[in-house]
Amino acid sequence: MLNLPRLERTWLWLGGITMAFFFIIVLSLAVMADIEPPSYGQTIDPTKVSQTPPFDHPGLHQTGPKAYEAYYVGQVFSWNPASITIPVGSAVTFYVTSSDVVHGFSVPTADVNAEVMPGWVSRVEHTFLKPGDYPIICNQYCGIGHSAMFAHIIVR
Ligand SMILES: [Cu+2]
Repeated sequence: MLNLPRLERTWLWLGGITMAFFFIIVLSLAVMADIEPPSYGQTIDPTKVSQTPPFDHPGLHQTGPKAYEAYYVGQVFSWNPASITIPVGSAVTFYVTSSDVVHGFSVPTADVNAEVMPGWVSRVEHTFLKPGDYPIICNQYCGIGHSAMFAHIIVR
């Protein structure tokens, strides 16, 4: 052992034990809780997104009175569809995937935020109670055009 003062050795041991403790917690949770990328478990071939229904026709689908499903594809550097329009009070379930790299599907003025991993379908729900223009941004740096990756949800 290095010739260190006793107090310093104690601190080194405490730090090492703490790191080992947290590593074991993270590792055992990943194995026991079967932790996967944020998704509800649906996978998709990221190289065939444009041929895989329903992502071959991204967009808005009405499922009931003021109930919608919205299918989005993220790719550098845009969201498809670029704009959807829904009535006030609509409950929207967003299904989002990526055909290239990791993106972040985020509507900062609503409670919508999902990491979008290629190969996985992320799902997030929100009910839009106030009219307005809700911008969708990408909050996961994905390249040079990342800051221009916008879409809009128009609530009337
Ligand atoms: Cu981005």
